[in-house]
Amino acid sequence: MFQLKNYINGELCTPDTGEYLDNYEPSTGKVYAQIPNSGQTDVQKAVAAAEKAFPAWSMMPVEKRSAILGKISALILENLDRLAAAESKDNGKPVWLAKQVDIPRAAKNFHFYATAILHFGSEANAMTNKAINYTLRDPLGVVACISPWNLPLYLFSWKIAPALAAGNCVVAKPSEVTPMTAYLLSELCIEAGLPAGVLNIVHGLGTHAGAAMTTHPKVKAVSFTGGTQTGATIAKLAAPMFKKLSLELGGKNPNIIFADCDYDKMLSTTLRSSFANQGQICLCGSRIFVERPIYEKFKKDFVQKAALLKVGDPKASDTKIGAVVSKPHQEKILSYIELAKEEGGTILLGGQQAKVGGECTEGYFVQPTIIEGLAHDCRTNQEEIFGPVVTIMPFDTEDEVLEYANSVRYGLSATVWTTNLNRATQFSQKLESGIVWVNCWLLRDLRTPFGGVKDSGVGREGGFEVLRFFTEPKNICIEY
Ligand code: TXE
Repeated sequence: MFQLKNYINGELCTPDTGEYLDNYEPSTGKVYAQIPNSGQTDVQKAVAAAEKAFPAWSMMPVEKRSAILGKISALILENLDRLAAAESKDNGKPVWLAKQVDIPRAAKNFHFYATAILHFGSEANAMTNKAINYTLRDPLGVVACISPWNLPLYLFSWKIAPALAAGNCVVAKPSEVTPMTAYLLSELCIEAGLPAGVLNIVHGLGTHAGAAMTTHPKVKAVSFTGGTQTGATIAKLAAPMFKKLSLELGGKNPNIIFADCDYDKMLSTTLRSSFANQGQICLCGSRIFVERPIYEKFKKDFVQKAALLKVGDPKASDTKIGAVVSKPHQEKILSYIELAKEEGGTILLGGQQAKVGGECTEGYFVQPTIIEGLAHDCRTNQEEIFGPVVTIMPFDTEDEVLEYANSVRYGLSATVWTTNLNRATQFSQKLESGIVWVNCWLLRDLRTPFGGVKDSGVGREGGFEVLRFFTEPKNICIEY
């Protein structure tokens, strides 16, 4: 059985614990690799290596740092097919999706921050005829990056690339559920000539390796994406140690459809925003509110189109919905469908485990599921399901749907469909959400701030925001 290795101090190595965890292929339900179940000493070694590497990395001319990150980006693209196949096998998503979205975006993350750092400046504030203030932005030192399983290499690199670009050394942990592409990245980093210790990837459980990273006294900042509960645990441990925290957590995003929308564009996009990546994107719009005059038409068309989405082997090019990430996650999704029924919901489509034959017989598949007839404040509409499950609800007025949209504890993203410009601007302002998409979904410009409000997190990633997060401002005031 193939065993993954940790990447510490520039070398691939076995865990000190000598322990391994099984790594499952979600589409077959079979164990296909083992990953290090790293512990405290592995993390200590990684942090020590990062500390040792920090002076040289942070003092390296920024053009040189940029060139190394650019090389990693190029190597990711050179290995597109191999990485996409690995991502699909590890996560259950269709290969074509990993090839079109996940892996190119991982390359883009490195490319974007390799170039962004060349343009990253800091402020100067003159006090007329008295003094000049200038603000330095120094890297923090050793930082931890912890990422989830839904977009494995995409989100892992989204944190690591800016942290490294800003001159920090990184100790990182991918999700233990989807570790493979992070492992392959460590090979590419060696090939790219990344100096030893600058990036260290330690595999293992959140409660062991993850907790050891977030509580290590030398780790100055933690950038985390994952569940809200985990975010709260990390905040509780890290805050008293005065670490900087960036938490990108769950969502329960509203998709608000007004009758005056561009209907065809709305329908095809809503299909994606509901079911892309098996609904396992923190930005998916899982609560769909439709203005009453078009509710019945939308319901008919949406169900009809969703019924055509083929659930199948992630390797097949016509598969639209692959496997969900794990058996426990499949069970969680199915339990929420049962809850929806108990709460009085009507299943318009799906509602069950999907049966896919051949070598996928034991895989973790869920049918795309559409539910109606639920109140906006029931548990199904309040809690994050994170699967191919959406609810649809009619509304009559803007005020009413605004209240529904804002009624959840989350506030990551929202989608609004309307051709009325005044409504689009005013309504978007009132939504309690870090990101609002009007007449589109998941249209990403990497320069923009990314993150949520309320229980969806703290801080912003993206653009220069994240370079500010990964640096410490120091103001110097000179009187003359
Ligand atoms: O995430 P966890 P899980 C949501 C989604 C999902 C739920 C739980 O609703 O059903 O979260 O998913 C590491 N200290 N999202 O359990 O546990 C862990 O090893 C340090 C939303 O898979 O939060 C992994 O690397 N680290 C989401 C990472 O945290 C810890 C994406 C995320 O795992 C840790 C994924 C600890 N104590 C799930 N405990 C999004 N917003 O994109 C765990 N980890």
